[in-house]
Amino acid sequence: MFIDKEIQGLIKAEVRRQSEGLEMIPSENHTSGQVLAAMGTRLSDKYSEGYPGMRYYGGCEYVDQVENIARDRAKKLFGVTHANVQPHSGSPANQAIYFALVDPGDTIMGMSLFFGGHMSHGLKVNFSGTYYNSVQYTTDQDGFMDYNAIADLAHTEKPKLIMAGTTAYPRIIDWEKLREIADSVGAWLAADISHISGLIVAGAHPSPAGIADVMMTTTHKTLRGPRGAMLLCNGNPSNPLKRPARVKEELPSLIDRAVIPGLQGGPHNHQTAAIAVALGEALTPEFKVYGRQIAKNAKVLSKELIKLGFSLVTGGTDNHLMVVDVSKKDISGKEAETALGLAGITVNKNTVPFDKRSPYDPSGIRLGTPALTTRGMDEQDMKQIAVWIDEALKNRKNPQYLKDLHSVITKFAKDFPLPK
Ligand code: DSN
Repeated sequence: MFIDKEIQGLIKAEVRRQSEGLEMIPSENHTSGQVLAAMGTRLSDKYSEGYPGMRYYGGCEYVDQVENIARDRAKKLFGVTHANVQPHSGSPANQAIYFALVDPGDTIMGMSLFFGGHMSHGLKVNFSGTYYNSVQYTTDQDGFMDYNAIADLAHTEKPKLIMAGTTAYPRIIDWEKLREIADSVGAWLAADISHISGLIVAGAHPSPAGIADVMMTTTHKTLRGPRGAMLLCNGNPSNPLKRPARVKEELPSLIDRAVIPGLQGGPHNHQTAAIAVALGEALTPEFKVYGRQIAKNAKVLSKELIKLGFSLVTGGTDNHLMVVDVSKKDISGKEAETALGLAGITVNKNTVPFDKRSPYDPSGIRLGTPALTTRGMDEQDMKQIAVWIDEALKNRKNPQYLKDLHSVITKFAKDFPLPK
């Protein structure tokens, strides 16, 4: 019998890497044992193309129940009347939004990746910037969303859809203002809340529910579920301008049809089960405490980094992440990512607004607190971590120093085990 020692060994090594270090990539988190357990089940073996009660395969009686539970929990958590829990991840989910609501060649508008948006919000080399006429908004010089400039661009370009949402933006998003802009040009408003959905659930960021026509969230970031995504919406918007004339269907049905048969085949039932478990966890009062603590930790970390002389895009954070312009200390983003990695602090290099450096070695790094908060770290711990970040970067050319620092961090991290 084949026993895959090679892959088992690598999985063990990765678990050890996570346990002995500090995961500070803001889109990452550590799921609970019961979420992980649901992922590794026989549900992975089952085909079930279609939706509960309307499948193209037999034997779906249990996966139907699983998917219904996931959908009901999602609706309750986000206050909407319709949830689709089948998108395999965030990019396919955004693709489904475009497929449902606009036609190839139509104008779509989103935030530039280089200012904190996402590839699937209209980057030229992504499907979203290839099959649609993509126009991109940026930020002001300080890195804040500039709603007047977004409105001006919308009035000039008349997009049919505005994709609002971010992956590296540290401030609160004003959904009402974006709604006004979308309404002023008769555009659909989609909200990609992937990064902040856990904060929304916890009341630490305003929700676009009932404001945006459709919301998309991945399930594995602040929401702390498995890899996956969900599309959330209500019935049709009241503004008839926003309904494609060629389609008589209601919004939920447009979205569902875009996922399957539009884009995907069989849902990943093990993933749906794990999403259901994570949503059950997110409905508990403990999760609200967790979500708020993420933001408190980020606030303290950002303040401490500023005290240590670091320059943060927008001067701080309101959410779970911060973008630090390390070029102001004559360090490149890549150099910072490597040095911190050697010390056991995992971050990612990131562009800063109006970056003059290449995206492969940009001026900044992106840091976040969701995974550290899951492990139980608090404001005091953030103060210590800020000092370690500073020390690692000051000693970035000294591998022995970084190795010794990693040992100190490993000892500290052992007090905060990964969730059971
Ligand atoms: N790749 C994700 C992130 O790191 O923010 C976005 O999908």
